[in-house]
Amino acid sequence: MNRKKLQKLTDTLTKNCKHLFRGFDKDNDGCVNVSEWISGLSVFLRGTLEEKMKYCFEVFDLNGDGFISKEEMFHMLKNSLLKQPSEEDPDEGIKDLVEITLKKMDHDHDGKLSFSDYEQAVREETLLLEAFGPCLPDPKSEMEFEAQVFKDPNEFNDI
Ligand SMILES: [Ca+2]
Ligand SMILES: [Ca+2]
Repeated sequence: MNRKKLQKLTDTLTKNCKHLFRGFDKDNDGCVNVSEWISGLSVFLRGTLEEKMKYCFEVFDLNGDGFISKEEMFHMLKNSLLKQPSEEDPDEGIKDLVEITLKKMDHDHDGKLSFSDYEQAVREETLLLEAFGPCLPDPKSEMEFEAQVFKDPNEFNDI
């Protein structure tokens, strides 16, 4: 398996999922090494809800301080919502959305989401797993990906 092919496989997953790379890059050095890639994949394809929650939370916590702040929510929602040019001030709509989401998920009312806030909310409503934008592949691209990866597992030996 050469780098080009690896890139192609990763593209299959990332086309619906722009936060993916950040979730894979555990040591934040800007590139994904093989062990990060494999462990990221196993969460994607075989992960439990718990593992997926941890993964998504890390993706959403943009600055890595252990909380999802209003600013981070705003930033992510702004990036993941489709632009609606007809709206006069789309930022206002996003701000409202942030407030509503925070109200729903912020169990200890400190104005930001800790992992335990997030976990409680997701256990009540699984859809909130990706509340701030898609960070897991949809089932279709997941299947395409598996089909390619597991076609010939020996190809992974020479990454
Ligand atoms: Ca944060
Ligand atoms: Ca909180």
